[in-house]
Amino acid sequence: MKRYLLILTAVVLCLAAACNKPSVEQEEEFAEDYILIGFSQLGAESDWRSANTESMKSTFTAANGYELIFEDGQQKQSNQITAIRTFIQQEVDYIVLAPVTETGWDTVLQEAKDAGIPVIIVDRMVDVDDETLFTSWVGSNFELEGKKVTEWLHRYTEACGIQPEEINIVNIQGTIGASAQIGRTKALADAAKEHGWNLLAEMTGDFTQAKGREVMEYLLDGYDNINVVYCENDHEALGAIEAIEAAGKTVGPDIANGEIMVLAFDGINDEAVAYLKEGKITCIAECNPLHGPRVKAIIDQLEAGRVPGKLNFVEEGFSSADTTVSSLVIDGQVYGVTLVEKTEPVAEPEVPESEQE
Ligand code: GYE
Repeated sequence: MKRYLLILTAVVLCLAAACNKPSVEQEEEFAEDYILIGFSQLGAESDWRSANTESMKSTFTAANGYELIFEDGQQKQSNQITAIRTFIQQEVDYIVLAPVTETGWDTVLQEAKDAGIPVIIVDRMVDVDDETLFTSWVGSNFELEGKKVTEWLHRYTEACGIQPEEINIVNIQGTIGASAQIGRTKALADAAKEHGWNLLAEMTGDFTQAKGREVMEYLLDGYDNINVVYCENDHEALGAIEAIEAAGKTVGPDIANGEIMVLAFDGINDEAVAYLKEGKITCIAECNPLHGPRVKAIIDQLEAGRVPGKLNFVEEGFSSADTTVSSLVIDGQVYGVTLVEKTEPVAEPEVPESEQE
């Protein structure tokens, strides 16, 4: 009897499921309402990148009418190229690419174009011979970010009476060949030349804390006169600070009295923002990662049959806890300096004598 009841229940459940199941036509109709997006993200090297990924994922949700295929390239262009080829096979409606470096995309983007799939580039740029290989780009003006930092340094040192030849800078660069590295590095090299600063060395820290620390340790060994460290993202700044403090030196803006000034980009990592308030990082040029809604706006325009702008730059701020410089003038345009409220460093808790080793 028990067995009989079980079989009966199973039959009833199956019938009920069959009744609820949409027909093939219904399923197709349902799927047609969705916009299918293939997103090739370059990796997960920083908090900036995680925030960027999260912004894309929370924008292109099923509830918003999208299906998102997400592929992490793990810092390798070859992985990203494979992802794009897979998206083409999957006949996605749009390909979104956050490229690891600028060059090397011509062939695969031509394949996407031949398949009639629009490509939207986000964050870093692509350097292609034929600009029609992508539909639109949205991201930051990386060189302008760099110019804000160097203009701040110029005005600050002038205000403090520090001579250009006394300024000894090292640059911990981002991933070589990435637009963020190219623009930020160029801004520093140009400013050093223009003002007569000593640019002692440039080495990549790959946008990571571990590499930032390693590179800074190496640079401190090689140069005993470094007084400014230009770090091309938050994480490198944290790594550089670890190395400077481990070498028994002090970070801060008072370079006339032996401090080493740390300059950074992004302003996303919590610890970096706390260090900005404490003055351990002297200033940060904001780099905004929240591109999901911006990419969506481009897709909305395309869906409506309109032509989106080709290059879409995001406006960004600049912050410091130091009050010396209140605004920056770059190429005739004025940019404000956001003064962050200064906080005292959190004191290390004292270990009671009984617990000391
Ligand atoms: O500054 C860095 C990230 O391309 C703007 O990449 C981005 C950079 C960002 O890893 O933290």
